[in-house]
Amino acid sequence: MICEKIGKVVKGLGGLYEVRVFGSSAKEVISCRAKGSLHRDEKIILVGDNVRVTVDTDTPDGVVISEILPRKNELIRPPLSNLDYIFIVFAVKKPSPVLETVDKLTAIAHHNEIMPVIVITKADLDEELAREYAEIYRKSNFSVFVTSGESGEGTGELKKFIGENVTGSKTAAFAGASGVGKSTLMNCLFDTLTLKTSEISKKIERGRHTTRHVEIFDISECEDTGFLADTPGFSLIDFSRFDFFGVDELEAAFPDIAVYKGMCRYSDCAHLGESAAECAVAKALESGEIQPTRLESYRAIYRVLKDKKNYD
Ligand SMILES: Nc1nc2c(ncn2[C@@H]2O[C@H](COP(=O)(O)OP(=O)(O)OP(=O)(O)O)[C@@H](O)[C@H]2O)c(=O)[nH]1
Ligand SMILES: [Mg+2]
Ligand SMILES: [Zn+2]
Repeated sequence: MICEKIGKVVKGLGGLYEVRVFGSSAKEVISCRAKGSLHRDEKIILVGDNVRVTVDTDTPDGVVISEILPRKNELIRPPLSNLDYIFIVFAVKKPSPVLETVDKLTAIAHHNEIMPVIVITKADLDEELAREYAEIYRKSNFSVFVTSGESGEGTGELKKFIGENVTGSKTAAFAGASGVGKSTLMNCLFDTLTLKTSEISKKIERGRHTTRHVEIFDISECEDTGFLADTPGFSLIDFSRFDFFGVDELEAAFPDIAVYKGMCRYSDCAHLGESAAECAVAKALESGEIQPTRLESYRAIYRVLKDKKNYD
């Protein structure tokens, strides 16, 4: 007998996948491999993929992923598909944030039509610095949460946001540098989770890559809540190359800068340092409508993408 089920890949390790079946009230999870033809077509299954699982009870090993359903989006880092929200996590210190990397992630999110949400962790280590970072992103129109996985500060608000927004089959991920406290925060938010965490290196004040693979967790306290992924933290080297999209697409990926589109003296203005008389973005920086670190990130990323275009 053959039957088919539709579900979401919540884990994938060594060619073995776990698929959470949609609409199953018993929260059925199927362990299976991919059908050979998917390999032949070089289709790589990502965690987050919605898939068709074919169950053939007449053959041994008859349970396979037979089809990857169309993706809404896919990311290289973290390797996930069909995201609706990405919680971009950084710590006030230990490790200190690199805002250019945070802003690269916001740009990648916007480009892929994923809603970025800023989550500042370890606020217990420096409350004032936490508020300063929060201001930068609130003024740039992001949803921002100031939290501590240690004291529990801010976790109630974040949990409420997740409960209200990551609903149904919606999928979200926690992403950020290693050691910022993603897994600790998820454990603090959902007491059913027991994710592994570990201290950052004292010497270099960086994380130890404790989380090793992407996995989506069941956060449902009632029937119909969404999917939430923990991801391995990246190192800065991972993001030193930034070639996810073209320079022409960068402005749109910074909505706080894109609102000034067409308002500069020259229609091809790239806002790279022209005077405030000529450039509406420079003017907005002067009047405090654009945050300096956001414009710095935009300009730094612009230069990288432009060079890339020249070398291709
Ligand atoms: N003071 C303080 N320490 C924290 C907080 N959150 C996490 N930590 C500590 O930071 C260290 C790293 O936490 P993890 O949760 O493992 O970090 P991660 O982001 O999941 O790291 P990777 O899995 O490597 O990406 C642990 O020693 C935690 O105890 C916090 O809010 N305040
Ligand atoms: Mg982790
Ligand atoms: Zn301009």
